[in-house]
Amino acid sequence: MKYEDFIDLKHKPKDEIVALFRIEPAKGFSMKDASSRVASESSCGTWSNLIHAPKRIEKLKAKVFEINGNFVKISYPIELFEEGSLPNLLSGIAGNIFGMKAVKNLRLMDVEFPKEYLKYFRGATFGFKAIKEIFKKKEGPIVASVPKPKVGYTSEEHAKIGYLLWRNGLDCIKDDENLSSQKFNRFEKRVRLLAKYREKAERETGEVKDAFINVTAPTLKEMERRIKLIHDYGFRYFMLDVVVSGFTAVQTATEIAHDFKMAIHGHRAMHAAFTRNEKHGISFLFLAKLMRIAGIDNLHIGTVIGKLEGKKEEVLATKELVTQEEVDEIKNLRLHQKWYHIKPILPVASGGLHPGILPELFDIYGTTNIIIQVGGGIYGHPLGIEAGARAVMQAIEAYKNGISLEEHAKKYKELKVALKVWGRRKPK
Ligand code: CAP
Ligand code: MG
Repeated sequence: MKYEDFIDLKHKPKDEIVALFRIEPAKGFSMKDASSRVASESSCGTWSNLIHAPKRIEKLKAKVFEINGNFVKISYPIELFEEGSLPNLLSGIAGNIFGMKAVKNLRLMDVEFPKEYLKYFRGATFGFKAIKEIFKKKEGPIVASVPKPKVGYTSEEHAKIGYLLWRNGLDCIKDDENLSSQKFNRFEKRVRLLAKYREKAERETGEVKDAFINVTAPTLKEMERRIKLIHDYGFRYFMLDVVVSGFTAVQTATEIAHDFKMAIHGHRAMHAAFTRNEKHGISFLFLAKLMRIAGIDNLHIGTVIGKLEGKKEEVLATKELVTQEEVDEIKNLRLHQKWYHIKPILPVASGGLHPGILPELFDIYGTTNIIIQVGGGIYGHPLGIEAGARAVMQAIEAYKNGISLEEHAKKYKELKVALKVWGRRKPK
């Protein structure tokens, strides 16, 4: 088994895993040199010719079967991978290969999984269905808000903010990605007080209220303890920083979520460290696919118009990927994928949102199956948190009724003030 043995341009994959890579060979290497090395290193080969390898192992070889400019497709027999283990999958198809000297740049764009591989994953407990089954609503948007400043509030202050948001129409308060259990806002106390205020808000409004409380922790044991605590206090959701926690944590969390019948809000902090460079790393689209497979119910996927980077084409392709039963290939961007039993999940639009740009966001996303999250666009409102929350709800109401924000603002001073300070500005 040597590098050249990992190319077979006549191969037609059937029931195999197929990966789409963008490859830039390093100086002195042809496309065939570079791509065969990627196939070899990500499956069962190495730099030397493995002349003594048992014949049967050759069956586990990945094969470069299509080269199209810089885009290469490689097939992997599913036997290469442990059933139901994303960490094992990624150590292969997204492992050593990114550091190989033969590639100048390497980007894993997408991977198509066959039914036989997907059958070992359960997917989300609720996904889309959370809107009806948890929040008892006919349709979205589900509206959440993360207190700003991101960190620093005490547990009592944080929980009181939750109450102010809930009683002014929001569905959820969300922890920020860097809030877990710091001295100034310990996890246990936050959960206990949030539960107290949630019950009060639910009594007063007659609506279902919940919270995306961050269970990201130093160990899996502690993460599990935190999820259990949230569950014991009657929350239906918990939040996890899916990238920093890692794939083992994500899969552990999704198993617990199924056991407790809970849903997971997935925050993607740190993803841009490997998704942002268009030539190297892993696409966010593929990361989102992994999260749907693993069983995250809500996933941050970007806004296009907000403060964080994300090209419209990729955000839309990702939105479709996580919300449809089957998606077609988009050349050099996405592969075909059929989802079988794995539920569609809820995209979360967040980062730099405020009332003035919500119509533009809804034009892109629709309003039905979506979670929106507004932080600065509430806490920066000149009339305070409650007015900020109301302005957001007023903007949603205007959009749903086909009324312009300006027209609606004639009736509602909170919206009027929000438009005065931020207008239609796209924050950076
Ligand atoms: C938004 C946010 C979210 C980002 C994450 C923040 O706050 O809480 O973490 O949206 O990005 O800290 O930036 P604002 P993404 O509403 O104040 O902007 O959703 O793209 O993963
Ligand atoms: Mg945040």
